[in-house]
Amino acid sequence: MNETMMNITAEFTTAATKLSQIPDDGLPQVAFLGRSNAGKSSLLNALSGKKKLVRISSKPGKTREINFFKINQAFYLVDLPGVGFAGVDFNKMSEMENGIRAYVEKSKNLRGIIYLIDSKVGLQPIDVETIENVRAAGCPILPVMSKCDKANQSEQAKTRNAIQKILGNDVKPLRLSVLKKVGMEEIWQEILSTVAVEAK
Ligand SMILES: Nc1nc2c(ncn2[C@@H]2O[C@H](COP(=O)(O)OP(=O)(O)OP(=O)(O)O)[C@@H](O)[C@H]2O)c(=O)[nH]1
Ligand SMILES: [Mg+2]
Repeated sequence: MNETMMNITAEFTTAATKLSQIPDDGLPQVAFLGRSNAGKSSLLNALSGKKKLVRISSKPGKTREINFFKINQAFYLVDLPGVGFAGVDFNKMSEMENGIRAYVEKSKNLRGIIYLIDSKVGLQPIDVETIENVRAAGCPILPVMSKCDKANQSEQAKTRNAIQKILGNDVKPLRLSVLKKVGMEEIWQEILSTVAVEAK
């Protein structure tokens, strides 16, 4: 881990269940999305260097609100509820009307979505549907193959091919293992370049 990552300050600010609660201070936002249990909250903890910043669980459906974490006083990382469990999909979220869609379509400060796909489980129909919705909303998307420590080479190749089939062969999904500390620096660099992009 390099020096820039070691100096991260992360502060939990908001658990939003209504659009009106979403921070509107002009700071850019990058959100983590993916199926429930894909490892979104674990990635946030690992990036922040704080094991207990976000609650994680081996049971899917842990994150129920849209959680905002202010990073280095400069931007937000946003932990979204996982899709495909507990009645959550792009259009529904138990506590928020119109669910994740409302956030993705309405947030002026959202610059990009990091989409986690469990390397071993692979791309599921709900992933395809969610990714298509994010693209239709005009939001840039970076696919990440999470928990790559659990998947062998052929499983990883299968997941990569499925992702490229929908996003194109030029897209190179990043490999991530929070457990083995693979891919964290690359994701951090992607986040930094995404938040540096001018507002849409
Ligand atoms: N082997 C392995 N397990 C991981 C890795 N990252 C996360 N996990 C485990 O996967 C489970 C789910 O992690 P979470 O971070 O809670 O997943 P989430 O995507 O936030 O889940 P929801 O909040 O339900 O959407 C936990 O048991 C984690 O310890 C990884 O890189 N490798
Ligand atoms: Mg979570």
